Amino acid sequence: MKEYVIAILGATGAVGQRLITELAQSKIPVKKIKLLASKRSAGKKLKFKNQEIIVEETTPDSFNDVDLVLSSPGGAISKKFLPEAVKRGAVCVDNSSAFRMEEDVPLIIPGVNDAQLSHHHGIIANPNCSTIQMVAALYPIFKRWGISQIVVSTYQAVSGAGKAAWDEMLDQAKAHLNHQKATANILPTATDRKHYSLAFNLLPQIDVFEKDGYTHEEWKMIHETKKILFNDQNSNCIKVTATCVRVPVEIGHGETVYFIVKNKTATVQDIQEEIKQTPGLILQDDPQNQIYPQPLIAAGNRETFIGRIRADQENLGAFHMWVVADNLLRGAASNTVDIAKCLIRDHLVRVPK
Ligand code: NAP
Ligand code: 3JN
Repeated sequence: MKEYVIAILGATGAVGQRLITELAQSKIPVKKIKLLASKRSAGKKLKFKNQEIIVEETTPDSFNDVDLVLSSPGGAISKKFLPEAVKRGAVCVDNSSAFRMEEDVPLIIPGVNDAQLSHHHGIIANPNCSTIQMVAALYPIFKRWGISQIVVSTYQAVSGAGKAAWDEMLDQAKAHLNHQKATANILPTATDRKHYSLAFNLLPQIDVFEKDGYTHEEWKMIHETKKILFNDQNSNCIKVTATCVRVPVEIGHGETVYFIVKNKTATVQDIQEEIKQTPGLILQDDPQNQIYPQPLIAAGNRETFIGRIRADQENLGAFHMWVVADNLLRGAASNTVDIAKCLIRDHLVRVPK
């Protein structure tokens, strides 16, 4: 059996740490692992399967002899290094939005559209975490009845904004409880001008604002969904809109999803049955016994949890549901490692000439 030299780029980050454990727990045969980060982390020791690995500063030559790169250093660094890795023959699965909308870059959720992997040119993109859990939950419904419209509101955990933002929220919470002034330098988004406390608060801004009043996170959810379902980021085969909100939860994004099916024969019971039969989805939908998905329970799991499925009382064929998943696992590391497994299964760990 072939064994692979695998590099994890961004290994010290919130997603990178989980890429290490997801890879270690997978059956992917690893010949050698390289843990790459910035100069700041060079020399730091991290564990892979009880083996101590020294983190290296990333340079283009870090990718010499690497077969597969699992990447999460952020868009700018991905843009700088992944073309260098591909030049050296490595296939890269990237967590950032840097390449998601490029035509020759497949945007993949295994189990939904992994057939698209065969078109890769060296880089494969992992969708945004909020897109992944929503599309994974809707896909069996889309396949059976068709979907004409989606309206989603997200309740996104702070860990999605990175380690520094996560620490900032915990410090704000401590300050608040000690009746001290909470400081904010990162949230809602490091690159914008104003910063607000997230602890004991809600921030209806994730990423920067576009000119049309939507945030870039909302833009990503809309166009990524269209690309995954119709292979066209501007498809008018489906209407999608999103409102994204940061909530003071550590791990686990929640989403209320309103959707309209094309074939109006669908019932709540049929939808529950489809979800129960889909690998990777867990139905937690028993209101009489107060059973519904929650971030604290979903955290640490790879599955997508679905509940509160109900028919809209005004519109025939419209339904509501509540979807929760661990954003760092289902929304990032575990989806990335699942893409790597599909690449290996389909003999696609090679850069086409
Ligand atoms: P993070 O905790 O801030 O980690 C960033 C990682 O990138 C660290 O390992 C950091 O290394 C490394 N890095 C920074 N500058 C670098 C450089 N010049 N060269 C090499 N490595 C460098 O962030 P995170 O939460 O893990 O997220 C990282 C990225 O993953 C995000 O920016 C986003 O693109 C993507 N992401 C995607 C999803 C999704 O929805 N699929 C969810 C979350 C994140 P040091 O420790 O040395 O600084
Ligand atoms: O905020 C969240 O909950 C998810 C964040 C994802 C993210 C954070 C920083 C940069 C992304 C992403 O994956 O879309 C990016 C990016 O644009 O690469």
